[in-house]
Amino acid sequence: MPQLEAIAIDFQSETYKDAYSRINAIVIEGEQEAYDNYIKLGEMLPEQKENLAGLAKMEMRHKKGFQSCGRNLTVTPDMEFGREFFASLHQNFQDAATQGKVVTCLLIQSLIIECFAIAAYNIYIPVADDFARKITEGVVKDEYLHLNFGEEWLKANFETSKAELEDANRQNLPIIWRMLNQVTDDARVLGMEKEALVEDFMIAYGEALSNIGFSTRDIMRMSAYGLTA
Ligand code: Y39
Ligand code: FE
Ligand code: FE
Ligand code: FE
Repeated sequence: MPQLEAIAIDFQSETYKDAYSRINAIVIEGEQEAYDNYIKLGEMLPEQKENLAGLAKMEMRHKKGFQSCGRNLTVTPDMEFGREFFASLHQNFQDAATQGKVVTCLLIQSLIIECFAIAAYNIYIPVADDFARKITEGVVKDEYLHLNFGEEWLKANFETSKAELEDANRQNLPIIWRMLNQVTDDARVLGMEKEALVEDFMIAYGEALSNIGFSTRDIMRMSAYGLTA
């Protein structure tokens, strides 16, 4: 059987480093926001405070790891781009937190953002430079734990969370598709195809909704929201 030809990626080309300056910034900003979000969730769920502080600590470690990936390639992350990239989700999380809507906060961080991270990191690993691959392999294991935290809490509180979850899904899932469209070109330069990202996200998100207690019919309806955004 003919072997798939490995496509050589020049990690030092200007094209690669330019795209990396934005993707690396997104990931660094995302990890920082994930840290902030788990600290905030700990205030909203006092009985889970220590558990959530542990997740926050992992996010800070992830941020440092990805900063070292940028330094290793002598890339300066475009943090302004990273902040703008997360602005809508950031705002929605803050608004929900202000209103004490813990279910919405969990959907945004522990389901949507974690599934986005899981998809992105799994697709990145095979095309990453050796240094970044080792870091990302360690990180993605933690992201499954973070997703699991959200799943478990929402599963235990499914009946009282269902309506708010549907609402939060409708408001936030289209934002993810817009974010994905914004990075499609840069992701491709790094060897990551949009179709693969969408597929992995859909699988992770659909499984999460199923584990929480949604029916297949609900999942189909919910995960199609804003796909054309
Ligand atoms: O929980 C986490 O650690 C998530 C914050 C990190 C988000 C990572 C977002 C990755 C999107 C990258 C898109 C590249 C195509
Ligand atoms: Fe913030
Ligand atoms: Fe993380
Ligand atoms: Fe995470």
